[in-house]
Amino acid sequence: MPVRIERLRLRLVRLPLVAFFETSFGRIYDRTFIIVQLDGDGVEGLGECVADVDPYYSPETNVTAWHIIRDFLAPLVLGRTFAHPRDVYPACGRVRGHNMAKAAIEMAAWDLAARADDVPLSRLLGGTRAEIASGVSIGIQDSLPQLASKIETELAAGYRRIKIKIKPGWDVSAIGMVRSQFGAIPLMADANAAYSRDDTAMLASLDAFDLMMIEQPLDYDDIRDHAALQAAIRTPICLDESIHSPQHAEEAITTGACRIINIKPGRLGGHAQSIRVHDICAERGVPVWHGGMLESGIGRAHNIHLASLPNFSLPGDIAASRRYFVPDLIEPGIAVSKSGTIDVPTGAGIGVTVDWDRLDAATVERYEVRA
Ligand code: OSB
Ligand code: MG
Repeated sequence: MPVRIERLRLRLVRLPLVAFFETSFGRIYDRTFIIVQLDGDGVEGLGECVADVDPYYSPETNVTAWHIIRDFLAPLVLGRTFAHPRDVYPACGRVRGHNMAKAAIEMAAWDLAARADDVPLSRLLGGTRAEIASGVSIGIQDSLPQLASKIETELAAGYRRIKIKIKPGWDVSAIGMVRSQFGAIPLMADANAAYSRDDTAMLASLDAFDLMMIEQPLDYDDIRDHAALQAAIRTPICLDESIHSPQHAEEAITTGACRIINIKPGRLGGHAQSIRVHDICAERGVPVWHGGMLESGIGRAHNIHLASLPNFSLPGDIAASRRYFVPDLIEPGIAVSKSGTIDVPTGAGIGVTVDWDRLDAATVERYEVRA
């Protein structure tokens, strides 16, 4: 259980996406992210920083994360022995914000601890299921027929729910098309903060489509306006961008700003903070699901272990490797069964096998520091 951190290595990695991904803040064709390797006591732990090249989803970028990890977080953790990986996040408390940078280190420490104990990460985290239910997040497309064809493919693959990205001009038309062509499938929409309180009437009109939920309709840092909106619409609001801490989760639930929460460890500062949010939601009867940040197999494996906790009762955005990267950085990649489930890996730590040649080929920059 104790985690000793003797060496920290960073890699900046770039991988092309299998298909473009478009949200209300833009279209991307590849992912650039940081892989963190921590060494101690003869074992190694891996983490993935989900910050992107631009500060559009969150204020962090991979350049800020690299700087914060190298110049501020590495000195706080190197040469130290933590009694438990949950102690890593508080040890980084002098640094304000920068949850994605902190999470990458903290999650690598959990992997390290689980490997040192020779147990799957899910056991250390408190996971209770052997498989998780998988859903997909489908970006904004060039046309409605293109969206219909993507949905057809994903339903045929077995995914348990469909999430489509929406923005002004691609909302009622897209959701209406899906309902008329695919009927009562489990469907939700993610706005990535593309609307304002002025759009209340339009958002209320979406009630007619019986969505499972609408994700983050309003501003990325706003809870109060979501509470006012939730009072005016029947569709449950799920918050993503607005929830950066357990305190935000408490506030959002107490004020009625949401009825569901999307947990992403990168946004929350790692596994320990995610477990806190998970537990608060469980106590308050609020279901959670695990979000995605277009991770490689390394980050995706972490997500699968976390999503094995009991209150992850709705299908999340953790899907098969082949939807994102071919080949992935792990071999074999993450696979989804015909019934839309993913097995929680049973090997030590994150329990997946990194293809180091592929990782080397995708690495564009490196950094290393010892205690
Ligand atoms: O809002 O959930 C989001 C991807 C990047 C940034 C934000 C989001 C997303 C997704 C994709 O919806 C989820 C995935 O398939 O990994
Ligand atoms: Mg989202």
